[in-house]
Amino acid sequence: MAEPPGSTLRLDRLPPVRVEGAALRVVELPLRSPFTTSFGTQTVRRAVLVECRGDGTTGVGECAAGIEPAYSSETVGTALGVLRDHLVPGVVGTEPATVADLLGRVAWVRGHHMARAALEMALLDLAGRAAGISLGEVLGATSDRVAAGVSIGIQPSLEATYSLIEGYLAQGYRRIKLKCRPGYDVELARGVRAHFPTTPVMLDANSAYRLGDAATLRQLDAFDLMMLEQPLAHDDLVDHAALQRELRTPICLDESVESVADARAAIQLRAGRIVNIKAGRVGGLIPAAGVHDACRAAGWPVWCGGMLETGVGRAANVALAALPNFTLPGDTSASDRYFEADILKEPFRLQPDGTLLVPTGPGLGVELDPSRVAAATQHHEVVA
Ligand code: OSB
Ligand code: MG
Repeated sequence: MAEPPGSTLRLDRLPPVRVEGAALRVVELPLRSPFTTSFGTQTVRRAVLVECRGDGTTGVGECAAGIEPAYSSETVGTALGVLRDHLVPGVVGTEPATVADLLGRVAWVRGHHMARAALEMALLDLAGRAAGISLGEVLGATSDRVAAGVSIGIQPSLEATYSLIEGYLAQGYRRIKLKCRPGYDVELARGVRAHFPTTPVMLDANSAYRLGDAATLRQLDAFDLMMLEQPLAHDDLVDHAALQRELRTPICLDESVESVADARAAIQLRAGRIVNIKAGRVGGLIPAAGVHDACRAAGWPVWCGGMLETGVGRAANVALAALPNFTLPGDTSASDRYFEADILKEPFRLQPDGTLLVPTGPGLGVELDPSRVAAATQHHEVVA
């Protein structure tokens, strides 16, 4: 039998860096339209940005955490506190060190994956900029563009959903994800299939069901959905495995996979067939690559999820999505799907072939627009 494919990471290409100082910023951008899921409605994207200064440049990382502890236990507030009190002080110093060494100094911090991932992103950006190497090269990207899907929130009516889908398909998006919840599921799938017989469509329940709902969920098998994302509890694998045995539709895990260990357990239990990888949820781009590798070895396809990121987090997502086992279109949509104006000089644009281009410049490969950042800033503090 062939060797399972190993890690794509090339961290050895990054030079040691000195983190001379760091700051934390909270930015807020209004969403172009409210985003409703089974756990609530978001009207803004508020995000912590970590800024690490050194070697004549600055690295920036975006924290995936939202305002409320609904999708995950982390929030903008918890991330700010843990970064300020525990994570950032661990990496600031006078001696140059590799990114792996710097992260090793804060490996004792348990949990707080989104906070840790934001710091990791800033360090990878800093070291990539210092070395003139793109994040994609460091992660082991094998594509120069990634297929873009779009995630559509729960709408006031099915008609509103159909017209949004039409608009996104006309723009070129390659896959439609629809948020669902009990009572807004089977009729949604039936109606969308009737209007769009061959469009790649999937549903995302954000943990709104219980195993006792299996009979309802089994009705979804009639509509040729690409997958059903996270139907059951955020911390469950065993019931997902039982549900997958009842469903023909593949289950995709999101909330339930918070680490490489979780991914391995999910694979062993057959708790689904696909994983949505979000670097924030699993503690960083490096563990995200590890989840990718575990799924690749098991024959599970993966795709890159999103947390309504600004262009900073989007750049990291797009680089990650360029790894070889990201074979399904991700929630990597263009900046204008979310915001009137992103905080970048150049927003991410949907290409005519329904992809986003993987940045090739050093580090994240994107430049912040200082005036847009200033206008979006609610809070800024120097930590070291
Ligand atoms: O479950 O994938 C999810 C946004 C916030 C929290 C959870 C989720 C989402 C999305 C949006 O689906 C994906 C995107 O960034 O476009
Ligand atoms: Mg999801």
